[in-house]
Amino acid sequence: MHNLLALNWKMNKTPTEARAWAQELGEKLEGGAAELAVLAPAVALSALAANLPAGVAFGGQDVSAHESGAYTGEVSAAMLKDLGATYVIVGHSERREYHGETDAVVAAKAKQAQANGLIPIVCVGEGLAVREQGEQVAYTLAQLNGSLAGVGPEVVIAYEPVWAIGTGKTATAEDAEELAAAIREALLTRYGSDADDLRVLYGGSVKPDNIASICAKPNVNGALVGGASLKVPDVLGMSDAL
Ligand code: G2H
Repeated sequence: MHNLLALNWKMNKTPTEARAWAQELGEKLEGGAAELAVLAPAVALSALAANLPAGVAFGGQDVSAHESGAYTGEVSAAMLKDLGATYVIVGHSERREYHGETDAVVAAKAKQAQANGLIPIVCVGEGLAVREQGEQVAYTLAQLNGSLAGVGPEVVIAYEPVWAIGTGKTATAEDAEELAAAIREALLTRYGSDADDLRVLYGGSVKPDNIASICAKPNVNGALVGGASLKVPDVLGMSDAL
């Protein structure tokens, strides 16, 4: 199973900037062992589809829980799939915090993604107060269970401790492994042998100089990267380190 380097641009890059980024990646990418996926704003996905080098996947950062219809401003899973998307992030902590997404909403979005042939990257992770109480495993597994209600095994899980997101504070490789192992065990219980090749990513201030130690852990199968995904040289540095 290849590591997955999933690049979460968040609300950055216009379609013009996305095209230039994809072309730069195409000029400089020399292969590598990791699978790359660019998770971009919906309006930039066409530019990516037309300009990313072969073998680099792309997808959305969010998707509607509904199939189609009167949901102004939403993007459906069928629309992402039609563009050629492979993945979509659901339940990122920024969606949970700023848009009130509950575990039930996250599960509905993940199901909608799967029903349309997309692989949801389901994000879970605890905040600082939970971490300080030492409750990170119980909290994160409860969130995982709620977010996977009715969701099938074709899924990627990203463990992203909220206190380490965009803060420069990175969980240690041991912190990441503790939760990745607990998540994998929960997935094996939930999905049985269907979970054997299921990927668990770590996210939270990952960059070229810390990705190797984190992803060397046996239960960590790649990273979901925000800030360090915006510049092609950083992406190449991370890809080379995997
Ligand atoms: C966590 C991560 C990407 P960053 O949100 O999902 O962002 O690498 O900037 O902490």
